[in-house]
Formats: sequence, C-alpha cells, structure tokens
Amino acid sequence: MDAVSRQALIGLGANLGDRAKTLRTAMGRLRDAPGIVNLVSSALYETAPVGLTDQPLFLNAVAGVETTLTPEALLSELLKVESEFGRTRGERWGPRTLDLDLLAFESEERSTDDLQLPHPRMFERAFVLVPLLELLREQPFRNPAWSSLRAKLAAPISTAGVRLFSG
Ligand code: GSY
Repeated sequence: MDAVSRQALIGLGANLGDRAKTLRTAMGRLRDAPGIVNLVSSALYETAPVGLTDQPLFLNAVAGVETTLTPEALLSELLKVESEFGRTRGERWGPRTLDLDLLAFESEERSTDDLQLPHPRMFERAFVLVPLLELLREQPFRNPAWSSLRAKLAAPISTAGVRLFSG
C-alpha cells in the first residue's frame, strides 16, 4: 500500500549571495528529495530584516509540500539542504545564505528543542504571512487540517517591509 502523503508548509529565507538563485535551487532540491511528492511555492518577496536590523535585505517565500515523511524526517531534509548552501545553525539572528523553517505540518504539534510546530513566531512575521497568504489563496490547500490556520489568518495583517521581488 502506498504511504499516505500529508501537507506541510516551509518558510524559506536568504540574505547573502545570489538570494533568488539560492531559494529557487533549494526549492528544486526539496522537490527532488526522497519522500517529497509535490512542492508549490509563493512568489519571492524582498523583506526588511527583522530582529537584527543592520543586515542585508532578505528574500523570503513560503512553499507547500506533500510528503510521506514524518515532521522529524522532513526537518532533517531541510537541514541537509541548508547545509548544502553552507549554512550552520550558529547564527540565531545574523545574515544567512539559506534558512528553511518548518512552519506547520497539518495539525501536528511539537515542542522540542529541535522542532516546534506550528512555528511559534509565524503569525508575528510579515515576511512569513504575506507569502503564506498568497500560497493559501492561489494553491489548492484544501486539507481540513488547515482550517484553523486559515481562521488565524483571517484578520488583516501588516505588510510593512515586504514587497514582491521582481528580479
Ligand atoms: O527566521 C528567519 C530568518 N530571519 C529573517 C527572514 O527570513 N526575513 C526577514 N525579513 N528577517 C529575518 N530575520 C531573521 S532572524
């Protein structure tokens, strides 16, 4: 019997090097990763840095995947792709070649040092919310597990510091 695939949301960010190429290549790597059967993505957005503000502008996007992996195995794929781009997890707030965050995995909840689901700060960050809203509007994410997410996103959000990237 085929393994059941489930849907997850991934936040992508980069603010060093050729940011657009990095994000597009990373999406390609994820699309080809074992256990990921489909990937759809928002557009890329150029965003003002949050946290440590004295650093280059970010490019951000949100991808939705269908996967037969567990949340932990999917996280491990994300870390593998990050490390291909030279990312180490030392810098908490600083510039980075590639950041891949597992934002939500259907209605799964986790609260460990390595994995928190849903991502605790995703609803506070315009650089996540703007591409996420675009993705949920444009793509057929009809899974009932996302209805509480949609409800949380129903309120108006601030789009300050976020603009569509046209490069
Ligand atoms: O949490 C992701 C890394 N990050 C970002 C980001 O991806 N985009 C923006 N605009 N600011 C950020 N600050 C941090 S840390």
